[in-house]
Amino acid sequence: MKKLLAVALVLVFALSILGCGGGNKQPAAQGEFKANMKLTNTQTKDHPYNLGAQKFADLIKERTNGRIQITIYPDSQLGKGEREMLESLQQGTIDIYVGSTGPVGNFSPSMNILDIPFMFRDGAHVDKVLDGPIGQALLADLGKSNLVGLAFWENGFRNLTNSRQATKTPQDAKGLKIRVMENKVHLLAFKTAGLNPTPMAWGEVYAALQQKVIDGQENPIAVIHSSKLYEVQKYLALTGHVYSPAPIIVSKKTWDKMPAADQELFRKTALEVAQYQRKVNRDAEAAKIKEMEAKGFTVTRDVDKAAWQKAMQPAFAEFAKEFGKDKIDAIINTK
Ligand code: EAX
Repeated sequence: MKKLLAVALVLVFALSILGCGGGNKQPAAQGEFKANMKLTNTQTKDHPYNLGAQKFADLIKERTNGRIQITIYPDSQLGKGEREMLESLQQGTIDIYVGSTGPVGNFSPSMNILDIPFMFRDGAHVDKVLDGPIGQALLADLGKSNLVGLAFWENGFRNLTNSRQATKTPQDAKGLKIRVMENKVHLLAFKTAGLNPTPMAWGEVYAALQQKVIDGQENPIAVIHSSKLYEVQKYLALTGHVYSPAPIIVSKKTWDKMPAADQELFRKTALEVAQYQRKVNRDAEAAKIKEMEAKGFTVTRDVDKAAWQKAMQPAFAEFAKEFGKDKIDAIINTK
């Protein structure tokens, strides 16, 4: 009897150490919480994602007196594409993601509304929508998928590149086999415009272009530049056909371990860095276009955007059914 009691006591003591009591892991008290977190994305160290990520990591380290350290894994080191990285976030094997909304819709369908073509006029319009109630509601929705959206950083307005010919109009691009993100809105929009889109993880795109498995792809200037796509593509058309936000998202498994004050600090710092990161991205675009032109790109600046918009318009009926015309108009009409 005494022996049994002793064993039971040891067991209770061990369980309290391991914190397995009933699975309800209480977040550690603020002073005690220490963590080494992994932040990942698909882009190179010098891409605005990682300029923002480094600033975020430095500020969090400083503001927690080194209790929370964030290591950045750029260049698809922790997953060949963004969808895979988001799955790892849900499993808790990665703590923080910075990346486009492209594949996020596979986890949180409401987010796909932001990827509808030709909804945003310019950066100021983007900021109003994303930093306003519409954007905040979409970030909050991520909670249903074990993801915690902190803020919207920026990928940018997407542009079409290819190896065959200049694409001023959708007619010029008819039948082009292009890579798109794993996103059904993009797939439908380009199919409707007469192109031949195929979804692919970012980590596979450069090789597929080089081997001419695909003719082209579409991305913001910073991605095209940091991935040196002028080495495997000839034409860049400044279509600006879709604005691509880049939310910074934390794994719910990580989040639930953090004390409330650290959670608040993460939100505040992510919002602060958003302004810096968007500005860095926008200010560098014109120079990057010039640099890539000098390195061989034929750049089409006078793209017939109205023709592209018209060519994608038939897909809007489908988008209105999926997201509600009122919600789409609310974004388009935001002043
Ligand atoms: O987020 O996959 C894409 O085309 C994205 O724009 C890229 O990974 C950056």
